Amino acid sequence: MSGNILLAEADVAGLAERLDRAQRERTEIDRLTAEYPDLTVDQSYAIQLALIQLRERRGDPVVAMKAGLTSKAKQVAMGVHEAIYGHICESMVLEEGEPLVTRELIHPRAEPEVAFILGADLRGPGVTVGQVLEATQELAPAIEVIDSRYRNFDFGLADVIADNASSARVVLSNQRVSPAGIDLRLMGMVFEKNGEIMETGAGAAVLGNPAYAVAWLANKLAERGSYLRAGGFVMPGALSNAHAAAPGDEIRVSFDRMGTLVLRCV
Ligand code: OOG
Ligand code: MG
Repeated sequence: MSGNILLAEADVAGLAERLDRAQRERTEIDRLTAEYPDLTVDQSYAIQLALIQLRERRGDPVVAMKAGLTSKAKQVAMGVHEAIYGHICESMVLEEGEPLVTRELIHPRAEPEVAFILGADLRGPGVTVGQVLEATQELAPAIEVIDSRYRNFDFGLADVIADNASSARVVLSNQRVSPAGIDLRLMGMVFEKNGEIMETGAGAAVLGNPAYAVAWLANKLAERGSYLRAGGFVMPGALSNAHAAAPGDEIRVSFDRMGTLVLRCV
């Protein structure tokens, strides 16, 4: 099969259901490209959209968008060297202070991010860093919990896109700051687990500037007529590698000028 032959609609729906079931039943599956080696990026986004529509039909609306694999650290760790995006549904969002229930997930990992809370829509194409900063009402320290539905997080580009970019949980700090006067490239970050420093970093780790990752996402969504909505938030991608989250763990992310967010795992 040539890579640009469209996957039958039945296949798209079937693969979305396979990924959805893996998530609901917390069972790892083999990467889709083991079976469909020619799966393209476009086909994978079609599977991701079908997967999100399944969740929406169950009453779980999309509340935010994320970019992923936007830092060198993550690209090297996962062996995928391109940025991707995914959807965050309502059921994935934890309140600050709410514990992460690890048994709801397969093999969760936590990673440090800075969330952008939008006060205005961002509609590509042509969205710039300046426009992102203008549309951003507030920034917040955030932790994303990823949970690939694939065995051992073993995936290629097409696989991870179909799996909604490994999205599982996200938590934002209630401490918010305006981006005015902050050089996001230089914003220092410390990521700790159980009191041990796991990672350090700066905003520039994310595509040179996390605001650039938000612009990239807005422009990417424009290709399918979609956009980033006012009132929602955006996760621009982890500054560093992710770390396993197990019961009893305390994950802590601190950002210069923004404060600290703690996630307890049970
Ligand atoms: C894919 C999701 C990547 C990020 O922030 O880079 C991501 C994965 O690592 O499983 O969310
Ligand atoms: Mg992430």
